[in-house]
Amino acid sequence: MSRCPIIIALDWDAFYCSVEEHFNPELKKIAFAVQQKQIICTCNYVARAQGVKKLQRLVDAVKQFPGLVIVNGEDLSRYRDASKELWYFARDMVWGGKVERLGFDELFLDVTDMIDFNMALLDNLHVAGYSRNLHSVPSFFFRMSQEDPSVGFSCQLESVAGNLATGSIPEDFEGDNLRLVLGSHLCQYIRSQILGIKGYTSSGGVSINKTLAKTAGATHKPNQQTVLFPEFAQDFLDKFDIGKIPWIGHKSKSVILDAIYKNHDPDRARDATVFNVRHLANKQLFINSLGQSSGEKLWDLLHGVDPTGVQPTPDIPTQISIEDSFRSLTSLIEVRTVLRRLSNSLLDRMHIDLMDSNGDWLGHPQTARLSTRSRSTGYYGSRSSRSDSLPSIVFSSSHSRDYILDYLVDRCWMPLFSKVIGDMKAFDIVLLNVAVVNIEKPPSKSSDITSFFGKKHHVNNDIKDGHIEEPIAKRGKLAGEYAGLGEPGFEFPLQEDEDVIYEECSYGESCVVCGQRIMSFALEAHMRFHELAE
Ligand code: DCP
Ligand code: MG
Ligand code: MG
Repeated sequence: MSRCPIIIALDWDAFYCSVEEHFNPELKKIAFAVQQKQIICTCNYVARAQGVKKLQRLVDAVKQFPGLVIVNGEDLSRYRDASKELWYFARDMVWGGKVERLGFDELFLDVTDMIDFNMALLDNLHVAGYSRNLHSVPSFFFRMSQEDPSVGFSCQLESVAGNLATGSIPEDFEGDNLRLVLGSHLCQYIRSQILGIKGYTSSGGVSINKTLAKTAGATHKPNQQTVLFPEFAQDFLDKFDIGKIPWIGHKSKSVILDAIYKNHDPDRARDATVFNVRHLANKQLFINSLGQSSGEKLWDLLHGVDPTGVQPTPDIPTQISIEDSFRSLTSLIEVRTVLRRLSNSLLDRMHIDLMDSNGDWLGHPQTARLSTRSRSTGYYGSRSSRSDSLPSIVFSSSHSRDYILDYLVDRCWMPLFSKVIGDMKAFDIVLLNVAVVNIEKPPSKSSDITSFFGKKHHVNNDIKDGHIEEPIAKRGKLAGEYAGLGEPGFEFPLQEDEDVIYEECSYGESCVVCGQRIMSFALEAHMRFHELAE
């Protein structure tokens, strides 16, 4: 009999606020919000109880809630560090480390192996004479270690831990349903360990795939969890707006609605519930409007089918990219200024993500990639990218930060920018993204770093003569110049294509006006703030 995966989705509650509270516990008692540029990117639950909303414009929030305390959250380094710490901590509890990170504050845990091992123990109990009627199994010891039978926790299996997404506990309390019940207790245990040892509350979802677990987990917050049994999945999903289903972006939603409603009564055009869309459309319509792969994928998602599985996140990212959005950049001087600022942030990120606490590099990116978006292609248009080898000076500890930045901008980014704009006489750029990709393990300590990079991109002699002996700050010690990065940490693995279509990146878009990274489904609402402001 094939068994379905058991997936837990975790999302830290009011994450940036929780990190701030961690460093300043006084904040726990008061209503406060974290500000990035002109937006409140999040607020704690004390503030939410008073009506403050995530992604509210700062000016509105301050006017409406004069007592609201505002904390500047433009330096992302503390959030990034806390996110990593929590990820490692959770991962240590999951067999095989099957944990995928989504952004800074979400994790997917594939606990199938742990559940199956414990199911086998339950079966043994059954064989030993216990009835499968779980009322007669007073307490079950869930083992967290295959080797050590004393490591684990006790739980009462006759009930689900946490909330039910919808419906009641299934009649058939065996097989996959029972495995989900075990999953709910495991989720409860993992969350309680994270809270007890690390001090962070989370909201959890337990189901048979990532989409269902994530969607369920978002229904009871904060510090709660929700279980969704497969037989109720369709009923549960049917009530949501399709834009609320993870991975269905703003643009996909509007393409689908356009396709559906062009032949229907416009009065119904507002009804974008999963139920309605499923009944008014069919798979072919999705494929015709979104293409074979996306069409099938999104149609399946609306039916609770998500075969993507948990992809364990590697310790070292596959790429690091930093970007910002603008109303308009039309001169090379402006472009250079922005590229220098982004490069500074990129170097900070490389030090945080790719350097260990001794200052040794854990990974060496080989390639620099510059991507831009022009006003002509619109807010959601495609990007143009160009790549070249990354100058090895970025790994230098003997040149000053200023020296490295100037080198990087003038020898790498600006030439790439010229290639991107080609023969264009004038340009109008709304987005710039600088990335380092092709991150490889560095050579062993004994080998010479310059020989490793020498064949790819020589450091010019004039640079070697760089005179300022100022070591680059070590990991975590850098002053973050993160203002305007507008990204909560997750980088969707963009293709190395020259033209990258970004809209289908399910994990967020940078707002072109304020630079905030907004999840695709929130972008429309977010843009309305700006429209109203203008
Ligand atoms: N974030 C951001 N910009 C956005 C969305 C989020 O900077 N457009 C940041 C701030 C959040 C963090 O990412 O703290 C996680 O996002 P969530 O949507 O999970 O929001 P919170 O964790 O703050 O709140 P919740 O308790 O609703 O999960
Ligand atoms: Mg959260
Ligand atoms: Mg989140």
